[in-house]
Amino acid sequence: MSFNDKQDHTVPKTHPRYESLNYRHKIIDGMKNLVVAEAGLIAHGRGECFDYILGEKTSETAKKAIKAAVAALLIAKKPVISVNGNVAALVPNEIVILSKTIDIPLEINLFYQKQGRIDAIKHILQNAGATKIHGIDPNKMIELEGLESNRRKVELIANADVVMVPLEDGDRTEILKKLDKMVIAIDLNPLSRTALWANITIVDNIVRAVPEMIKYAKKLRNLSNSQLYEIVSNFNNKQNIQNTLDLIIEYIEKQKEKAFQDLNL
Ligand code: PTJ
Repeated sequence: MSFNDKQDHTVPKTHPRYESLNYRHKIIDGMKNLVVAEAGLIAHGRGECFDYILGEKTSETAKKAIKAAVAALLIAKKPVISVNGNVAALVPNEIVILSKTIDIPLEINLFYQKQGRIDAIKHILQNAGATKIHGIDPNKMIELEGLESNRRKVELIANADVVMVPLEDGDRTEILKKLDKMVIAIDLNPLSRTALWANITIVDNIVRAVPEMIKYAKKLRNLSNSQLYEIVSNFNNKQNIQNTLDLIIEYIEKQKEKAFQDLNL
């Protein structure tokens, strides 16, 4: 028996960090099944770190961005949700429910190309009930000019007006913006290039943000287009990111004393 066979990923439900460890193991299993890139483990760890200093909860600023993002997706003419390995491993069911609630196609778009990854992600999405999955057939793909990474290969994203990019790298966000697309990012790092370049930045963990988006989609889909426009135009991304940074500072200030008190130290 190899060392790997002996590994047991069962996390006791009583563990104080049960949920966080469970998501870690989803990422690890995803890597073993080709869904997640090796670098996806590191990206997840970076995300965990930011989540920690956000108090591991969806902030009011994140909710504002979520509301604006859902409104923008509802009025978009050609919206697309970009799906990478981490997204498929962490929230396969939720991303499919969101895409069905607002009727938005999913497009697999990977930074790290590896034989079998697209198929592995396609299967995960299909098992979750997805019917509209793009980014699979090389004959339908075109390349975004000015981008060298593998993310340049796109299908529907090429002609989309609104693109949602959870856990994205900054280069493509910048190019999508330069191509006049509205970019909605989900990124726990409020200072990442993606977060700063995007039109609407949801600074939250994707595992909480997508379920919250589904709730908002069900609420907002009955509004008129002009009401939805108003929500989008009243949203100020720069201000919202600055408010999020203030929340992080406040949280750390509070924790300076409280963390020790909680442990009776
Ligand atoms: O599957 P692939 O090949 O497309 O690769 C996906 C990764 C994520 C590996 C790739 O896009 C990458 O390297 O991304 P970066 O440049 O590390 O950026 C990922 C961003 O997502 C970072 O700013 C992280 O803080 C953030 N992040 C990580 N986990 C989460 C997250 N944001 C929201 N929710 C998370 N769970």
